[in-house]
Formats: sequence, C-alpha cells, structure tokens
Amino acid sequence: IVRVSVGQADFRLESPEQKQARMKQWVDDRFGLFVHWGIYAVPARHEWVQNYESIPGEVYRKYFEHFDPDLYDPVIWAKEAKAAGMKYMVITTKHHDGFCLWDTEYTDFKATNTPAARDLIRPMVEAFRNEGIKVGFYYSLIDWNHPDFPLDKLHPMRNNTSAKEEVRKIENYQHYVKNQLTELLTEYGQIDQLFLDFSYPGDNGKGRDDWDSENLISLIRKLQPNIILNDRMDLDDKSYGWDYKSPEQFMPREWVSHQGELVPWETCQTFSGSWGYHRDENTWKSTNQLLVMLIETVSKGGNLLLNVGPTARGNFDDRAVERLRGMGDWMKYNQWAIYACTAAPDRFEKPENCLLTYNPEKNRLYIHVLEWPFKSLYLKNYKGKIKYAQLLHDGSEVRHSQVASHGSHTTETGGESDLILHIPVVKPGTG
Ligand code: FHN
Repeated sequence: IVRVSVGQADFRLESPEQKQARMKQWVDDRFGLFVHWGIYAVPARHEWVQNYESIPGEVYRKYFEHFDPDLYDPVIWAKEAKAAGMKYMVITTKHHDGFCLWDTEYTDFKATNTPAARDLIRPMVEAFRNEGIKVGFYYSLIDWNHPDFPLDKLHPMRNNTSAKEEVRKIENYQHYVKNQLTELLTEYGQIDQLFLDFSYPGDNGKGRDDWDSENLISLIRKLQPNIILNDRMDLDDKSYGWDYKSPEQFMPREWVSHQGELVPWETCQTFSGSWGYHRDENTWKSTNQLLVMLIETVSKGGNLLLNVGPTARGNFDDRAVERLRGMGDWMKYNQWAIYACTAAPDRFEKPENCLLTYNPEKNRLYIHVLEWPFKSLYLKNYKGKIKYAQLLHDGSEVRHSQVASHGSHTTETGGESDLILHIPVVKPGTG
C-alpha cells in the first residue's frame, strides 16, 4: 500500500482489510528478538541505572568512555536469532539515557565517539537482513541526556537544584526527535517495525502534547508508509495510526481487544526481568517456561518479542545463548504450530494441561501437551471434528477413537461426542 501523506488524516484512508494485508506477514511471523544494548551494559545492573541511582550526566559519562564492544559481531547475533526461530528483530537505537547506537548528526552522545568508534546499527541491520530477519527500531521518546528534555518525575536530575533552574524548551526536543527519526527511517532501508517508548501522561509526566505525537506519526507514515507501529505515544484512538497493542512483560488472559474489537498485539518479555544486560540477576526463566510463553502467546492471537541484553563486550552471554538454542531445538520440529497460527476456533475445547494453536489457512489444529498424559488424551466434544492426528515432531500417526486404549479390562469410554487420542506412554524425544 502506497500512502500519500495528507497529514494525520492519512491513517484513516487505510481500510481494515488494507491494514490486515499490511500486517499479515508480521502477524504470521509471531516470534521476534528484542535487543536492549547501550552503555548501560557497562554498569550491568539495569538499563534504568541512571534513574535508579540518580546519576548526573557527567558521572554517567564514564560508561560512555568505557564502552568498547570488541566482541561485537552482529552476524553472530543474527545467526543465533535465526536458529532460535525468530523472524524479526527490534533494536534499541536510543534508550532513555539518550545514548545513540547509530552515527547521528544531532548529538555527540553516540557510539561513534566511544571506543566502539563506529555506527553499530548499520552492520546490524545488514547482518539480520542477510539472515532473512526483518528489522525494527526501538526509539526512546524519553531522553535524559538532551538539554531541552524537561525535568519530570522520571528524570535522574529531578531533585537536582541547579538542573531544576535550567531553561529547557521542549519544542527543541520535539525537533530533535523528528530529526533523529528521519535519519533512522531514511538512511537504513526499509524498517518493518517501530517501537516508540513510552508515555506517562499526567502530573509531571509526558504525553501526546510533549511528543507532538500526531505530527510525529504523520512524519513516520510519510517516511515508511508500511511500517508497523506500537501504541505508546499516548494516542489511544487506534485511527491515529498505532497498529498493535504492546503488553509489557505481561501475559493477557485472552486475545487483546480495544474499543470492543480484537486487535493485533505483541507482548515484549525478558529472560530474567531486566532489559539491559544485568550481570547479577538470577531470576532467569527456564527454556521450557519461555517455550510455554511463546505457545500461550500465539494461542491468544499474539506475537512474542523476546529480549536479549548483550554485554558491554558486545556478545550474548551464555545464559541467553543457552535459552535461544533450547528454543531453537524445539522450533526446528514444531515451528508449524507457531508460524501463521493463531487462537483456535471456539469449536475446539482446550483439553486439560494443553494449549491450542490453529493455522486457519491449513485448517490445522495443534494441541500442545504441557503435561504428558498416560496413554490417553481426552478431547471433549471433538467427535467428527478431527480427520487425522499425528505427532508434529516426527509425523507419526496418533490413533483416535471413542474408547480408551484397549485392554481386556478397559471400562472407560469417552462421552457420546468425545474422542480419545491414544498417546505413546513415554514422551518421545524432540517433542
Ligand atoms: O522503560 C522501558 C524499559 O527500559 C524497556 O525498554 C521496556 C521495553 O518495552 N519499555 C519501557 C518500560 O515499559
């Protein structure tokens, strides 16, 4: 769809069918890599460390001066993501501290001026595209480094007397944001997704007027008409051009809706709680938990954007690699139960200890068995609804009937409309 920008009204020119067509590939992809990387990897105790510890810019600069990612190789990152089954990625071009990973002309607070001494985004975009992975940018609306970003309840210098006396003009910051987004959306080819982060309207906060959100979306849509945009600019009316809802480290109870309508959604999640590299965090989710998270997300019609926080040396740490590879081992045999799948139609009841995903184009139901049953999986009211059943990972047949697996003393049978899948007693490998 080529849109002619007519100001913010252009979003309303897109029909629901056109929007669905524009987003279909992203929805079908289901699984993406989030990367939070910047100089906060040096303190390695959360990407919010400057806020948490109220660190003045001149003290925070030591992380800038010691950011030397000598192990950085985005080809390795891209190959790990591909092997994990991830179809798109979103990189933090700039986080709240204002540090920029690309060679922007609008600030010196950028990777080019650190020991890294180069634009870190350009080789990353190229490496991921070479692996067939689509490219998305995260850009923080918040910027604790910019001299015209007004102090507010989140700013690290919010309690600093001299900082509070400085004159800050938000119009200047609004221009800075537009200039930087123009760089990002014109100098790196097609950008498939934009994750703007985040609004906190109300008392001493920031919202649509601070960001000039309506004009910002107009600019974004003009520069990248097909880009897929998240919902964090404090413009709650979906006709203003956001494309998907973005629950944060949260698993919705059901498919996310807005104004009574089911909408595309993507939950962004971490391995261990923090987004940036956190050396001492020990709350790491297991690979099995992460796989169930992916399956449950798709079973509710959503996408999963799973985050890695690379180290200050520029590599994925062992804990992250172990989980990515574990997910990849499962995806190798079970990817068809994720890609192009969504919530199952209501006619299929969810069996106990199972999750359902469904490929509407193939009319194929996937039953994810979270606790391996002993010989029989009871499917209530499935009679006449299943033509043939197989184990996905090896394609082996799974017989089904209305009678529990036979035996001379079998007594239990399914109900009139029930089916029983005769499951191998022991869970086979790679399942
Ligand atoms: O404050 C950020 C946080 O550091 C991280 O970037 C997440 C990712 O969605 N967004 C904000 C918290 O909602």
